[in-house]
Amino acid sequence: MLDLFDPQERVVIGEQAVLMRGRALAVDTALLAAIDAIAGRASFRRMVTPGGYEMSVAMTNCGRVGWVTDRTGYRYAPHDPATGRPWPPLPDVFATLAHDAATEAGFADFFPDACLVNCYEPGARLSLHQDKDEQDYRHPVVSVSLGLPATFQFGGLKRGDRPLKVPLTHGDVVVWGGASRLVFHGVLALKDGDHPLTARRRFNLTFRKAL
Ligand code: MD6
Ligand code: FE
Repeated sequence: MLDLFDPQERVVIGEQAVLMRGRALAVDTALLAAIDAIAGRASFRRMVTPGGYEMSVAMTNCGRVGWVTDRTGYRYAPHDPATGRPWPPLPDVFATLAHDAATEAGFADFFPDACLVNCYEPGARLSLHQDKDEQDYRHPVVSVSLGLPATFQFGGLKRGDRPLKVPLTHGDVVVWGGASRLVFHGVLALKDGDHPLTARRRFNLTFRKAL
């Protein structure tokens, strides 16, 4: 049967960095239900940076280890510091999506052990940073956007490199690694809006092989 719908639009945003528009749409409600379940066991919280600033993005984690920050630094930790309990396990729908998207982007054998779950409310932002707390930079990072749209900044290997502005909307998946693995990136302040599935929020899942 002729199928005119092309849900798999790919946009190359850098060397070995690809945006797969709508790649997560088929499982969006399953992803959001899983986020709800995770947050029920490990609440979203605004963590403090080593510099003493409270982040505007609220975070939680699932997987064998979770990304945390406090006054002593950034690290991956097997337990939620708020409760002392292990992070909730990676749901199958998360693991499958991350693995399959990475494979389609040219990164075989990606089995993430960490998923950072970010919750943005209007005004929340993430300043330019590199993801460099992982042990092996040969593994890519897979990022899934849900809910309100945001502007993603995709820069270069130097903080001063002028970033590309990439709109990320509900269901988008970004995979990057290799030559782009240590690129500076960030998210501009979230604009207010009302999304049918998430109301006034944006969620982002970032999958990594940390250990
Ligand atoms: C976000 N994402 O989109 C934040 N990091 O909310 C990230 O910081 C990120 O999307 C590494 C790779 C992909 C990302
Ligand atoms: Fe990042």
